[in-house]
Amino acid sequence: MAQTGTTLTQYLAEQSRSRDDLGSDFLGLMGDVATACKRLSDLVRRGELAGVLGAAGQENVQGEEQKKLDIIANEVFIESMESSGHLAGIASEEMDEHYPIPEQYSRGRYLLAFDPLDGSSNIDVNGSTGTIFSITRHDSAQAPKDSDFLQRGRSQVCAGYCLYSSASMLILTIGDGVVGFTLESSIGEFILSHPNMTVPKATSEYAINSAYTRHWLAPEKRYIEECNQGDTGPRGRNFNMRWAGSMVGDIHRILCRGGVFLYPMDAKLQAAGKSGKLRLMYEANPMGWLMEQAGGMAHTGTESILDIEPSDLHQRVPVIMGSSEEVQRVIDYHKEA
Ligand code: AHM
Ligand code: MG
Repeated sequence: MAQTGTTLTQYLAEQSRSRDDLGSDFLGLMGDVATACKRLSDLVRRGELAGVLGAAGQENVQGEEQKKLDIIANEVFIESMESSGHLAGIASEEMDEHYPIPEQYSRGRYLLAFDPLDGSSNIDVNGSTGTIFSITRHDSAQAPKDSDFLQRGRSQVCAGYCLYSSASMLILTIGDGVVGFTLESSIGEFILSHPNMTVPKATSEYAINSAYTRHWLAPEKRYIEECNQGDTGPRGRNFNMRWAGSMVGDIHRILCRGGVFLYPMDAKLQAAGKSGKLRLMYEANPMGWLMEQAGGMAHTGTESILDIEPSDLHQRVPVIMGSSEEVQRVIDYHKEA
């Protein structure tokens, strides 16, 4: 196991020595990801003083109101990554189609899909936010098409997020467990602080937006009702609830101490013709791989998230992930329903 105190650069260089599939271009790419996260962390930390709070006065392709920082975060990432020659294309929650690497720069063999600022409703109240990213390969010298991004979650090369909270942390997996780095701002380096993040099988903590109780479908309704009955109900123990309003914040807590996160399909989403709320390519897939690598599970209720064959860059999916005993229980309730 890597030693706490090593830098992100040292950790990745060490991994790359024993992995033929992770060469210098991958190390360069991850250096760019880290730079973008540090730039964003600085902006988030300065908040109103950096003039980044508030609404942008426009909507993204998915009809969601954009915050100023959604747009800035998207630009910061593109600026930090487009010219280094590691990427062939970038897909983002904030862009309808993917962004091709401009002609004047050389084109690399990786694709980046990302949510520039997840939980952006938290920005103006100084709550936790984050950037979620998913890296896949592009084994062609040709410019990628949108369809080249549509790879199953199991094809990811690297997945992770940067959490902007009381400390900024970069959490990632390259398929060898989950590691966490804390930004040491005095030297501008991500330092390994959480060398082996694991999710316990059992938990007594769930995360769901309970304002949607009336819209829930039978399996989730049954699951949450049983949790809420506590030690007088069928579960025989008391449960606790947390909801950060930012998937990054909720998933980070689960990677630290266990829990189950649910943003399931519900009647309101169905009526709106939506297949879920959270997006597969840059939310559910990267978080799902982190969960599995940490020993947890990631599911829709009917299929494993990482096995979904994607059909659209902005595809939405139901999400149930975290401690395996609880995720399995919700899956069982789906089977019984
Ligand atoms: P965003 O990427 O536009 O910020 O939306 C995703 C967020 C998640 O971070 C969070 O879990 C969820 O939306 C909260 O949704 P709701 O406001 O319906 O509870
Ligand atoms: Mg998001």
